[in-house]
Amino acid sequence: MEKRDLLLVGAPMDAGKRRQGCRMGPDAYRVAGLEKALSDLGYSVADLGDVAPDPVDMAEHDHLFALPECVGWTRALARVARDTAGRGIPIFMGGDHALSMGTVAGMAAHAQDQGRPLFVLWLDAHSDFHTPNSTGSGNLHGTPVAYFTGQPGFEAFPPLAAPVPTDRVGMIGLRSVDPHERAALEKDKAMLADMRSIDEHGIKAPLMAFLDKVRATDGMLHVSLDVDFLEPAIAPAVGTTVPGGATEREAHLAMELLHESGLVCSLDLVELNPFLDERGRTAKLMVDLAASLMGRRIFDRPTRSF
Ligand code: HAR
Ligand code: MN
Ligand code: MN
Ligand code: MN
Repeated sequence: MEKRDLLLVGAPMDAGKRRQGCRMGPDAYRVAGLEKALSDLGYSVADLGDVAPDPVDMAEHDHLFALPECVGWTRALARVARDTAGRGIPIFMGGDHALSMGTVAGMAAHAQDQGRPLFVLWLDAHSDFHTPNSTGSGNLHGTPVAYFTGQPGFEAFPPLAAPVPTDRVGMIGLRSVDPHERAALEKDKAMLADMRSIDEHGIKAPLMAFLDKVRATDGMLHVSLDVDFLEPAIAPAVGTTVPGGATEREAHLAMELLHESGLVCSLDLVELNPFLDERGRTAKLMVDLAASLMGRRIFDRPTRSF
């Protein structure tokens, strides 16, 4: 990967679900040293500060939690993503996973401006493929993939400049997918690698297969890293833990392979809830993973004690 500028964008979004705390995520990444970890790799890194949601004149919805605020965040983040993508690699410091409605929508618009297809790698225990009609919880952080792939039911949200077809989405780490999501995904062509298949084949096999697809079409790759992709024992600071997640070594290997691919154009770090952390260990692990993704070599990992 050439040393492009890295742009840190705070997205303290907490509106995608009822349990609060992700708004503290961007500052937790700052305190955990994300900027220095990346500048030590030789990049020029700029922290652009925190984005705020656009004001939206819309009534609250009786089932969807904080719908107007989520729409406002989507508008703001799609604009910021599209604007920053031309200047370097944006790293969106979340914030809950509903922020990916905006970041992916904006990156897809940017890719379209470049005449290239955008692919999305979703590293998550969950598929986040509910629509506003199928969600049981009403929490919009469970819906971003359905939105940016253009599924019906998102009329309240900004129209997509460039929907990402589902066959350009790869999901790795799945182990909690609701029946409605499963039924919808089965009809679709997303690449799905659940934890069972990772146990059997390792994390490298599905990742390399997906990266080959991106490369074959000169695609750009957006990576969306949900804290709950990781095993909760090593990453407790998330409100939706599911046991049996990726190990620290699997996660680092995935990041190192992503770096070597040279395909990554943007990154979301989502669902970190610092209120639930233990002495900052989850924030620091996410910083270490971001550093691996940007090229930190294995012998340069910092000693960490908690
Ligand atoms: N599927 C569940 C729901 O819709 C849980 C969704 C959790 N989503 C988070 N984490 N973004 O991926 O409520
Ligand atoms: Mn998620
Ligand atoms: Mn998740
Ligand atoms: Mn020693």
